[in-house]
This record gives sequence, structure tokens and C-alpha cells, in this order.
Amino acid sequence: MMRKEISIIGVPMDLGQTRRGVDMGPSAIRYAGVSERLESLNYVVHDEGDIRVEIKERAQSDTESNLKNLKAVADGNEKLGQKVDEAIRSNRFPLVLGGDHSIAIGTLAGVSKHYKNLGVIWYDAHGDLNTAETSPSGNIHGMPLAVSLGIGHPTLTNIGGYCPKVKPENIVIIGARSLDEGERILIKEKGIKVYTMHEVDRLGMTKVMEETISYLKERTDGVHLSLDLDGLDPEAAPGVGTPVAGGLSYRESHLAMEMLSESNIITSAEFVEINPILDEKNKTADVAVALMSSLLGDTLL
Ligand code: HAR
Ligand code: MN
Ligand code: MN
Ligand code: MN
Repeated sequence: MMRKEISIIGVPMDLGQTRRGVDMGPSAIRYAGVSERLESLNYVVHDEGDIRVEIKERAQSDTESNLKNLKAVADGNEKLGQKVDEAIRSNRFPLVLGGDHSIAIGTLAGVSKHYKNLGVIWYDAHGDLNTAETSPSGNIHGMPLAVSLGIGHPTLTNIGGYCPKVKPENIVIIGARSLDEGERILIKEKGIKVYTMHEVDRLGMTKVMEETISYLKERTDGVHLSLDLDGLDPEAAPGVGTPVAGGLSYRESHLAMEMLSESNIITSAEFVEINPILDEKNKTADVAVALMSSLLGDTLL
């Protein structure tokens, strides 16, 4: 069910990884005209501004694990969770602008308490299913999906005061093409549904989305879309910190958003990992806004 009012929540978070610039994502998306675009689709748009996030210079890493900037990432996500929760209570559709993907921890903390069986579509080149133990980097943006399953450091899994946020059978990953060993094991162990690029090539995006939608419709009472721009091919979305070749095209991504719009299953969304410093004339933010617009019912693209 699509709400008529939208809360835009910016999260200038760059502490879940090490490249500078992704904290400017919300600003770039606003500059690309997100509010105007959604207003033209007849939504009432409330831009709630940005969540306060600690600056990198003042953040500190965990002393007992490899988790970078642990406390500051947790604090930002705690605040985000509360803001998202408030938006839903006000009957608004939460549209969260990242920021690196660690912010999905907070978004899901806010969304998930409103649904018995929240579904999650993870549109991403990566699985983001690492833990401190399996992570090759210690970057928390490679961990949010595991954290939401209740797997990871308690400082992260307990954000929002409850754990877990999602069940493995309610998750669908789309676009994966860079999975670490520990992530593969977790996917198998938990039976998480994954459409890697291989499956997208084989089945085509139409079939992938038809299957995803009917799978989630059967078992969930709300679906969150977590869209990492690096799920798209670097040619379509160059402004990301961890680009991986061979990704989803601009057209495939629009088709996916349009099918989600028609299905009416999406109840919240976030668009993450846009790094304006690495971008080409705000191309990636422009793509993000075009995809948001398709997701929310624009049939012109
Ligand atoms: N899997 C790698 C890690 O854990 C890379 C994660 C890449 N980051 C993202 N997330 N952009 O999707 O470090
Ligand atoms: Mn990601
Ligand atoms: Mn990614
Ligand atoms: Mn179209």
C-alpha cells in the first residue's frame, strides 16, 4: 500500500566504510530534484532534513574487534530508527537517503517494528552479510543485512531495543556479484533467496521481479526496498565507493522499480552509497531520483 505522504530522511553517513564523500549523498539527491519530482507525482513531500552523524575525525573504532567507527555508526542508526518510526506513525512513506549502506541498520530498526513479517529486497552487488569475524575490511556497510538478521555485534543488532529485525526467508537479494566466503555460507545456511547476476542474465529482469513479488506477497505484510546504487553497472552509476563490473543496467533497474510500483508491495525505501566526489556531474544521484520516481508510480521513464 503506497502512502500519499512521503518523509524524506537524509543520512550523511560515511563511517561504515573508508572513502570520503558518501556523506554528501543526501545533498546530491536533493540537488537532483527529489522533492520536486515526487511532488509532480502528486505526493505530499516532507523533507525532514538530515540525521546528525558524527564526523569521521571524531569517530573511534572498536577496541575489541575490527569494527570501524562502531559507536558513531550505532548512534547515527539509533537516531535514524527513531525518525523512520515516527514517519510511519504519521502514516508517511519513509524514503531514506544515504549515506553508506550501514544506515540500513537504522532504517530497518524503525520500519520493522511496524510489521510482523517484514520483507526486504536487497538490490546490491554485495550481500552485506558479513560479521566482524568474516569481514575482510571491518567496514560496517558490508554487514547491515546480517545485523538485521540478528547476526553481529550486539551494539548493532540491538539498535531500536529489539532483535532480530527480519527473518531470512523474507529477504530477496537481487544483483549480487561480489560475495565473500562467509556470506556465501550464511546464504546457504539461512536459505536466503538470491538472484545473482547469473540468474538475472538467465531469467531476465521480468521473471526475476515476477518471482520476487509473488514470493514476498505470499509471506510478508510490508516490504522494504534497500537499493545500493552499486547494484547497477558502474556505467549507469559511476558515483559509488565500491563499483563492481557487470551490474544491472539502467533499463533493468527501471523495469524492476516499475514492477514494484505496479505490485503495490513496497512500504519503505532507501537509496544508498552515492558518492558525489566519485560521480560524473551528479549522474548517479540523477539515476537514483529517476528510480525513486519509477518506484513511486512514474510511468514515463
Ligand atoms: N563485502 C565487502 C566487505 O564486507 C565489500 C562490501 C562492499 N560494500 C558495499 N556494500 N557497498 O554493498 O567489506
Ligand atoms: Mn550494500
Ligand atoms: Mn554494494
Ligand atoms: Mn517505462
